[in-house]
Parts: sequence; structure tokens; C-alpha cells
Amino acid sequence: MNQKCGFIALVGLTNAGKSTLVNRLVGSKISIVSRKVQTTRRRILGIQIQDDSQLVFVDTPGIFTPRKTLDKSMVRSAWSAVGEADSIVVLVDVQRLNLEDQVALLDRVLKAEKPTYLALNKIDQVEKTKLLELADSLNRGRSLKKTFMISALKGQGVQDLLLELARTAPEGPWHYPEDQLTDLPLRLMASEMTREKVFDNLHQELPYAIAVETEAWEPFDNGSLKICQVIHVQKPNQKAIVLGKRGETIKRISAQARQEIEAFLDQKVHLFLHVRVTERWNEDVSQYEALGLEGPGR
Ligand SMILES: Nc1nc2c(ncn2[C@@H]2O[C@H](COP(=O)(O)OP(=O)(O)OP(=O)(O)O)[C@@H](O)[C@H]2O)c(=O)[nH]1
Ligand SMILES: [Mg+2]
Repeated sequence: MNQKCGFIALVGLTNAGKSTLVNRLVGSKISIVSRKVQTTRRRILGIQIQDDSQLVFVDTPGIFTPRKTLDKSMVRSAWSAVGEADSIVVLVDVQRLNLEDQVALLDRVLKAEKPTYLALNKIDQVEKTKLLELADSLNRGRSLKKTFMISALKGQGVQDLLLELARTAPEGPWHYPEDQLTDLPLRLMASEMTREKVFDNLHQELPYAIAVETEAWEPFDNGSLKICQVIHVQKPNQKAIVLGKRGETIKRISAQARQEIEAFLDQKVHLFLHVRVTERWNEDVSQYEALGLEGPGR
């Protein structure tokens, strides 16, 4: 059997469910998810083997109108994933009523002239007739390979999408070892898990003002692991909010993150979180790599 290997970019507006889908496709949580917008900040690969095909899914930051340095880096990395992929899945949240930016995104993706699939996501939330109307209007006048109706959260339709992508993957050798799930190093994965808990526990602008950095990673002889992470905030008053009254908020974030990291690594973890004011971390691109972000070089 000839090997096949396909790079598939998952793109869409922010909050469409791209990270939920990549986790579902890979069968493991490798990319963080939240109810808030602009959660994913960089490209993350999710790797899955189906029959003779190795499928490399590229989870991307959601598309929105970028204003600041970090926003620009996020949106740029999504578009460069489109440029590098063999095929593209445009994910649409069927609950969104405004189609205008959805259509603009789709038309821009189609300019890349690559095999493009449409995945209408969150079908567990709307009536079937509405789905058919939406599929119809998005397909009209556009050359899309196929439209899938899926629920990334519940799993409906995801296997069909996976099988189609495996069937159509280009011939070529596999790029990654058979058992590799993602390209994210473990340290970065651990930073992301903590960042997810920040998104869950803090509100309004705060999640956007923070970045997480894993500073130390020390395995002990007894099999446990010490991880020290810094939560960077931009202002002293933000530090106070992250800590919370009597340190309650940071304790909650820490306990939830530790649980998730332990489950992922399958080992006991001692997690130490420190909150540090680093005023302009979001504008200092020289720090981006340490913070798990993509700099302008990519
Ligand atoms: N009901 C329902 N909710 C979903 C589905 N897929 C994703 N969600 C929810 O939608 C929200 C956003 O999901 P994410 O996977 O973080 O979305 P994303 O496109 O990666 O978002 P960004 O990284 O911010 O661009 C989360 O609350 C998910 O649980 C689905 O099929 N059904
Ligand atoms: Mg995401």
C-alpha cells in the first residue's frame, strides 16, 4: 500500500469550534478550547492516521480583524497555514446569524485555489432545514469539494469528514512518527493547559492580557514532576485579580491545571504558578517564542 500524507488547515472565524474539531479528529485533547473568542494563539498540529494516510490537521487562530501586534501575529499564522496546506476545511458555526464575514472568509480561502471543504459545525444546536439553507447559500456560485454537517462537540459527521480527507490525501511518505499526536512540546502543552484554566476562571479583558510561560520542568526520582510557570499580566491591578481574594483564584486555576497536566502526562505533578507583571509582553515579539506564540518570522 502506498503511503499518503495530507496537511489540512482548519480555518474559520474565532469560536467556530476548530480546536474542538482537531481534538475530536485526533482523539485526544491537544488544543485548548473555551467559550470565549480568540482562544488559540498559534498553529497547532494534530496528527492522525487513517488507513494508509497520515493526516496532519493544522488548528489555527480564528480569523478576526486584527488591531494589535499579537492579534496580527494570530491572524497571519492562520493565513499562512492556508498557504502551506494541501487542502482546507472551512469551519462555520451554524449558530452565527451574520453571514457577511463568513462569506468574506470563505471567498478569501478559495483564492488559494486548493481543495476546500465546508464543515457546518454545531449542528446539535439548530434545525435541519436551517442547515440545508445555509449549505445552499454558501455553496452557491462557489466550487467547494463537499459540505459536511458536523458536531465537533458531540461527534456527528466527524468520521465522514475524516474518511474523505484520508481518501483524498496526496501520495507521499508520512512526515511524523506513527505515534506522534502533535508538534507542541510538552512544556508548551502544559503552558496552554494553564492558559485554558485562566480563560475559564477570568473574564472580560483579562484572559487577553495574560500569557503563560513554563520556566522549570524537573522530574524527580520518585516519578513525580515539578513544573514552575509564570502567568504574565500587563498591569499590577491585573495581578491582584488573577491572585483573587486570599489567593483563591490562582489556587483554583492551579488545581484545575495540575489535574489536567497530570492526566495528560499520566504522572504526579507539583505545579507552581507565579504571577508577574510584564508590561508589554504582547508587543515584544522577541519574547513570543518563549510564550508559545508565533513571531513575525513565520
Ligand atoms: N454545541 C456545540 N458547541 C461546540 C461545538 N464545537 C465547539 N463548540 C463550542 O464552541 C466553543 C468554541 O470552541 P473552540 O474549539 O475553542 O473554537 P475555536 O474555533 O478553536 O476558537 P478560537 O481558537 O478562539 O478561534 C466552545 O465552547 C466549544 O465547546 C459543537 O459541535 N456543538
Ligand atoms: Mg481554537
